Amino acid sequence: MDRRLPTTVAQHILEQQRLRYPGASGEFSWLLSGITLATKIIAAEVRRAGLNGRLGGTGEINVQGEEVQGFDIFANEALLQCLQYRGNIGMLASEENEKPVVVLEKPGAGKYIVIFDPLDGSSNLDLNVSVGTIFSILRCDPEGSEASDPILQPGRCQVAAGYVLYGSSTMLVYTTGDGVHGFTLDPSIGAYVMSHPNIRMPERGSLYSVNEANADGFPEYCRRFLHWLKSGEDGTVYSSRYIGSLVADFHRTLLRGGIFMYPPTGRYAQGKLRLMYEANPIAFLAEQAGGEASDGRGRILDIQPEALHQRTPLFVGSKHEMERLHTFARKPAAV
Ligand code: AHM
Ligand code: MG
Repeated sequence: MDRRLPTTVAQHILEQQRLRYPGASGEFSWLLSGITLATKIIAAEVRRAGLNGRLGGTGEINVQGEEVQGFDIFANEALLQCLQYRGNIGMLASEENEKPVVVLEKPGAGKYIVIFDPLDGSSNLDLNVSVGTIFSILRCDPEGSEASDPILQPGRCQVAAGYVLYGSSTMLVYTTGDGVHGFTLDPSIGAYVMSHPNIRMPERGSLYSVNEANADGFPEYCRRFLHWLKSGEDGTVYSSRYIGSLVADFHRTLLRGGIFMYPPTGRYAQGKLRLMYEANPIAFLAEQAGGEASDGRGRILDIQPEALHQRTPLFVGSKHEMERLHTFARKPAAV
C-alpha cells in the first residue's frame, strides 16, 4: 500500500531552498525552525488558556498605550528565547518591546532581522476566540539599502512573512515570495504538516470585514464603499464577518476572498494596525496569493516606514473588491 508520509514545514522549506537557491547555507531554515518551535510552545499554552492563570491584563500599559495581557508577555518571551540563539539574527523587534532587541554585538554580522507581533488579538483570549502570531523577516543588509536604520525597510524588502493562527486547529501560513503555503499542526506528532499548498485568494468574494461601529469616523470614500457593498449593485449580496482578531479575519479573507478593512477612525487617525509587524506581512501574503493590500492610497508594501511601531490604515482582499475600493478612493463625492 502506498502510504506517503506527510510533508512537514521543515521539509517544505528545505525542498524549496534546494530548488530555488541550490547554494543556500540552510541558515534560513534554521531561523524558521525557531519560529515553529516558539509557536508550538505558544499553541500548547493557548490550548490550556483557562487553566494556566495567564488570562486577563497585567495592569501594565505597553508602548502602544494598550494594556499588556499575561499571554503577550509569555508569547514574546517564547519567541525571543527561541530566536535569540540562532546565530544568524542580528536584531529582533516586537510589538511588546519599545526598542528592537540587538541580538548580536554587531547586528550587521547577522543575516536577518525578525519583526513580530507575538500574540495579536490577545484580549480575545479571555473569551476563547482565535488569536495569532505574525512575523516578518528582513535581511540585515538588503541590496542597495542606504537607510540609516536597518529595520526601517519597506515591506517589499521582506524575504519571508507569515502567521500562526491559534484557532480550532493551529495553522502556520507563510510565504518566501514563491506562493503561500499552509500547514496544520498535527498534535499527535508535534509537527506542522502541509495541508494547504499554493493558497490562492479568490478573485472576488462575498464577505466584508470591518469594525462598523467606527464607520462615522471613516474617511468619506470608505463610507461610500461600504454603502456600495451593501447595495447589491454589482450582483453580489455581501455579508459581513468581523472577529476582531486580525490573523483570523485575514485567514478567512485569504481563503474565501472579499475584503478586510481597518480604515482611519475618529480614535485612530492613522488606522489602528501596525505597519511593520501587522500590515506588511499580511500584505506580502495577500499579494503572493493573488490579492492586494493598500492603505487606501497606495500599496502597503511600498510605504517607507518612519518608525517601528508606526500605524497604517489597512485594506486587504480580493482584486475585485480592492479595485472597487480604489475607484471610490479616487472619485470625489458628488456634491
Ligand atoms: P493588538 O495587536 O493589540 O492585539 O490589536 C490588534 C487587533 C487586531 O487583531 C484586530 O484586527 C484589531 O485589533 C481589532 O480592533 P478593534 O477592536 O478596534 O476592532
Ligand atoms: Mg497586534
